[in-house]
Amino acid sequence: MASPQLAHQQQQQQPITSSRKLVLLGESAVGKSSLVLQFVKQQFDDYRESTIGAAFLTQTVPVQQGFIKFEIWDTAGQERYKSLAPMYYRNAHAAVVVYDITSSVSRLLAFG
Ligand SMILES: Nc1nc2c(ncn2[C@@H]2O[C@H](COP(=O)(O)OP(=O)(O)O)[C@@H](O)[C@H]2O)c(=O)[nH]1
Ligand SMILES: [Mg+2]
Repeated sequence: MASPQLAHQQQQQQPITSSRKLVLLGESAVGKSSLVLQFVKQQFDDYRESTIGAAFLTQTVPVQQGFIKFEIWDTAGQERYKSLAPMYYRNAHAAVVVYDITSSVSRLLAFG
């Protein structure tokens, strides 16, 4: 049976995982889901079905002190889902506002 001291040492060696809530915002079809897919699975699809409401994905990244688990909310962007956006960015640690550099409209709608 492990001594309390050994158990304490083992506990200390456990990597620390902290969670961070991340949200992607921006018009639809600007590439939000593609960015998330690349970050989570290192994949790219030429054809991505548009997101309904929002999609939730996670990705754990090693850092010096342990791991950071990103809890990612990939929002839909369509006008009809606008009222839902605050639900996703509330309490978020970071928001990524995405626009399509070939579409000035998507830039205007993202940053005003
Ligand atoms: N050419 C090009 N197409 C992209 C890029 N990123 C995404 N797409 C395509 O643009 C479309 C919309 O992407 P999607 O990720 O679904 O956008 P979302 O609606 O903002 O989530 C898809 O057909 C993607 O394959 C990019 O960097 N370059
Ligand atoms: Mg999407």
